[in-house]
Amino acid sequence: MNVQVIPSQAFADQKPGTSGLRKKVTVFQQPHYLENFVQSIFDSIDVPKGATLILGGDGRYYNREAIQIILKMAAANGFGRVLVGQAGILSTPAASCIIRKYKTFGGIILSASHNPGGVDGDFGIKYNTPNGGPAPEKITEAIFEKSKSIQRYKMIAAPDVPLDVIGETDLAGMKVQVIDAVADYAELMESLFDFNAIKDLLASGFRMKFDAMHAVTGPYAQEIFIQRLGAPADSLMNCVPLPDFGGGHPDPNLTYAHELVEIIYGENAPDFGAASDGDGDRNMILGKGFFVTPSDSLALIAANARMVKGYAKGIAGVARSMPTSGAVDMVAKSLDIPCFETPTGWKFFGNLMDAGQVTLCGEESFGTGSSHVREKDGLWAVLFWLNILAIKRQSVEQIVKRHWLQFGRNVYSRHDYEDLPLDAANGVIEHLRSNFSALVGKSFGQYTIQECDDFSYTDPIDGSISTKQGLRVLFTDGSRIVFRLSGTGTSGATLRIYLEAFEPDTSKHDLDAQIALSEMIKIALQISELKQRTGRDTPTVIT
Ligand code: VG1
Ligand code: CO
Repeated sequence: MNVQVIPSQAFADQKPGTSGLRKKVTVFQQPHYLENFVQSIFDSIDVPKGATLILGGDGRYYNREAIQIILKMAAANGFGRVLVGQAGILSTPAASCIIRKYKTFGGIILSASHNPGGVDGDFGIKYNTPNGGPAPEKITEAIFEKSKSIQRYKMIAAPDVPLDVIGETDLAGMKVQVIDAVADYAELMESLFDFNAIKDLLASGFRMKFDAMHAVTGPYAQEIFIQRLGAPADSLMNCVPLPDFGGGHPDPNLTYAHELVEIIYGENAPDFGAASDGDGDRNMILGKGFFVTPSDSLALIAANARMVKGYAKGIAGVARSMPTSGAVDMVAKSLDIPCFETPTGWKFFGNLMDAGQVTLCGEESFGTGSSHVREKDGLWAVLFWLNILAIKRQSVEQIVKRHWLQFGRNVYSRHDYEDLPLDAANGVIEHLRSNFSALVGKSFGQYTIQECDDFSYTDPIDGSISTKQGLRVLFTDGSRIVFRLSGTGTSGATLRIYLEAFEPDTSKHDLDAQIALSEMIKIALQISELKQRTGRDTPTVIT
């Protein structure tokens, strides 16, 4: 084998964020940049000789080039086999499914998820461990440490491997197997959900619209909704994956999925709408003229899990990220199962799922999933909803409102301020943090601050500690405001303000969240000095 040891110089900025390393495409295109990070991954994990790796990405610009580089590096670093998604494409949940199904050593996923793609867009890379989940902080920190002092990487000299046709190629003694990732994933979905019941629903005149946002789930949606469930072809939109996502922002929320939102709030709207993100792990759920917040969606899935085939035996426990609303906590209480509160990022759910302590997990950021894989899973959530709808035969709005009637409503919203100057954003956080003691006991109209803290988490399974995971301002009536800086952005800083108030009074359940939370929004702006410090008081995105 013709292994070349290529001298290189370290980059100082290869610190993985909430979900892997994300940078502009142009940063990744610098000589040795991707190679350094990949070698740092291989140097941080003990690769048993002949191990199998899974490799694929969300199809964004630079995906193919990166895959060719990583294949040649894997061969030089002792891997025996790499399973690659056809055309280099794998959704994040499908990659997790395949790592688990074929018991491989782990995988490399190329994605910047909901960030825009294209020549001027973002690219990203992350390593998933043999359980199929994102590497925990212990490993991502080790990778970062290696990347800071790396001086060489290993690669073989060989022609590119064909990726478009299913089959096997030899790459200097390493097998490269191009696989049909859709089939394995669809099979897993069919084992969890009652496809016949959903088929009957779709045949009964119930209409759905699924928006893949020109990202990775298009082929999966085609196979599952059209081929296997018999939905008419016009149930899908934007289902051809494009390297620049058609110029859009593949983030399934009310702002960026506006094409779908207009349909679902328009005349003759379908009964059900859904969308997923760049790499297929997020989901947005809509009913006719009705938006389901991700936090409510998680609670509802938990409350109705037993009626779904794959969860009929009941769920062991639930987990949600700290900023996610407490709606699921109410369900856990009534089911008498444990509910865990973790920092933001799916990597914190892995240990709990591996230990069998939780079955369902969710984040307010449109991420929902279960222990069927170790990633959040967009299409899984859509199918879960379709299965519930097929059994209940009520509208999405009815189902959500009946849920609120039983459990109360956690009124919720997130305000994002994108692309702030780094210093100003850090200043807001520092200002709040240093003001904690002055804030406690302070009243603003009907609201009084009871407690403020900097969220930290001790993993109940391995005892690892993560600090500074978001600032919490807790009010005496149970409402709260959370401030956090994003760990996935690639330009400037994004400040996220999460607002939550509990509303037991059913007569107020029809209120728009922005109106119901208007007082809290004012308090958030006031105590953070946002306007003075950043010049902004209108969010870029409201969800
Ligand atoms: C965001 C979300 C977080 C999610 C992460 C990755 O992180 O808030 O809940 O786990 O994206 O999602 P941050 O640090 O920007 O708030 V994905 O679909 O981009 O992999
Ligand atoms: Co994603």
